[in-house]
Amino acid sequence: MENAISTPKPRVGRVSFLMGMLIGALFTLPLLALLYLADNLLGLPFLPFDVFSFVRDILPGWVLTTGIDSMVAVIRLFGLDTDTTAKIAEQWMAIGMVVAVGAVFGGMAYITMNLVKKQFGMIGLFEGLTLGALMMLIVAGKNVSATADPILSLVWIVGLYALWGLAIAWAYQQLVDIRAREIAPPLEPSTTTLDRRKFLIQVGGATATITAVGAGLGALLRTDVDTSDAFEVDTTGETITSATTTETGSSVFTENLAIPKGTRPEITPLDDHYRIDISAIPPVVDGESYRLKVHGMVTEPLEIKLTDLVENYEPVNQYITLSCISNSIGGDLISTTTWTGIPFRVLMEAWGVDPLAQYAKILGADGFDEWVPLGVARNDDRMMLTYAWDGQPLKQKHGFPLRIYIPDRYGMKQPKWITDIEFVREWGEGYWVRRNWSEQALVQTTSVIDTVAQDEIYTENDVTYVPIGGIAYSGAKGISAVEIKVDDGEWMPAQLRTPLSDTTWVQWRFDWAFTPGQHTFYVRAKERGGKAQIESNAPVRPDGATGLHSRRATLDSPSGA
Ligand SMILES: Nc1nc2c(c(=O)[nH]1)N[C@H]1C(S)=C(S)[C@@H](COP(=O)(O)O)O[C@H]1N2
Ligand SMILES: [Mo]
Repeated sequence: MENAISTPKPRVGRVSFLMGMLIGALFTLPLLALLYLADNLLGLPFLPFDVFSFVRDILPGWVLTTGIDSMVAVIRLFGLDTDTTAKIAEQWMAIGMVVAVGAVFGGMAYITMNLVKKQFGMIGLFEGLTLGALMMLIVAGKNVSATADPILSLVWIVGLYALWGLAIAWAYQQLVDIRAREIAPPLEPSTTTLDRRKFLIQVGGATATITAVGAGLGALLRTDVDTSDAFEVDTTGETITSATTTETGSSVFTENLAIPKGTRPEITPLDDHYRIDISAIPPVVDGESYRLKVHGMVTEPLEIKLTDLVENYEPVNQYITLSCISNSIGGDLISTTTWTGIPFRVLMEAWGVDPLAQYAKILGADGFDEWVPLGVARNDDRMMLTYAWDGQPLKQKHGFPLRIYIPDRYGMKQPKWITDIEFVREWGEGYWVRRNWSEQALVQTTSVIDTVAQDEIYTENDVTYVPIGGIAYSGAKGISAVEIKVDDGEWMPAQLRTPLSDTTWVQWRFDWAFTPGQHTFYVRAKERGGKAQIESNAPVRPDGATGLHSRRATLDSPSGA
């Protein structure tokens, strides 16, 4: 009697929304592992990267930029390598998104099952198919990385989600059964609660096992093919250096000036070149079947093979420093290497571009687009369609098979993985411009102190010096002077090493007759023509960072002093 009163009204057939979310998320993990395995085995799409691109493109510009800014800020806070860490963070975000969607759909499925109270399998299947179809549309629209047959890819995605739906329906049934046993006397309460927990532990264990095995196998089978490996290019030939393009103020530079230890290398090893792009993984372009589409205001539309471009034109080599507009003062999103390609003007003549065309609308395989002003191409032969870096075909992550170089612009103006060039009269907003970044993206002149080289302290004529070193960069404007200030002292001129070209950074050196103690060092640069770099601080958005770089160091008395 008492028992009857205190027993709550049985609510058989109800499992909470939260439980649905948990199960939905849990069952998404083995699904992800299987996707990953199939990606590495058969080139089937790894869905999270497509979802990442999809979300990225529908987010309002400010959300995206604020997100990237905060990510970069956190990465810098921990002193990590910005671009690689950002990519890893993006990949985990991508996975997180898919798990979150699984959770929401799981919760919704359980609510529906609570309401309908029967046909759990059908409801689960329906939910899975719906989610699978949505994911299929995203993959079809983005296709970030898959190389497998598109139909097979889509069937695979839908099939996996159908299984996912059946699995969550099965879990629902189990949970309902446990619940029924819980409220059906005369079971002891202790065993019943344990039952539910046991079930979750079992399900958790099973999903974890499949996830670990799938992910582990996937990682083992991973081959990391670079589509550019199958190609060869000949980069022998002319290299543009500073002397051939403009008359340098030769007196300001010293040939082969010794550079203090700790200064970044003049040429960035290719593996260390920074990398920034909008996808969680670089798009895969097959060089064999690749055709560059050229259309718009040209004699006739063309579809050009990569080998035709590489073989039919004289290669031009240039030393180039590329910087991301998101590079903060003293940041690591700037690098230098040799670029090989064909002057864009030469190609425009070959393609018969209408003199009235004003812009090249350039499209990348990842959906990135930019409008490039043809005035630059017509007046500056350094603007070139590029197919090689550091004497080898462009690495996949750096834009295989083709990217463009536009002097004096930040990277955001210079598409990689170029698939399509349309010559047009009207300007349009490119990928980042639509997201409120600079329209012109002209490089802001900047200078950085890389090192206060305490291992290289030396004494000369009873004066003790510490060498200080770093770089100055002005896009294609040229550097004419670098100056150093220590604490509240005067600005003093540094020595400049003859740069590799007018479009690379300039390495500098300053030997300071030092006094022991803690000091703050400042650097500033002047462009050719005398214009000083902007000293007031501006953030990277929208036009690129300005402001002075400084570095603090504590200098000990040299031994014996
Ligand atoms: N297709 C495509 N091209 C692109 C981008 C991109 O996301 N997609 N990012 C641009 C940006 S913002 C920069 S800084 C440079 C970086 O080139 P890198 O990764 O080879 O250093 O590529 C540019 N070209
Ligand atoms: Mo960038």
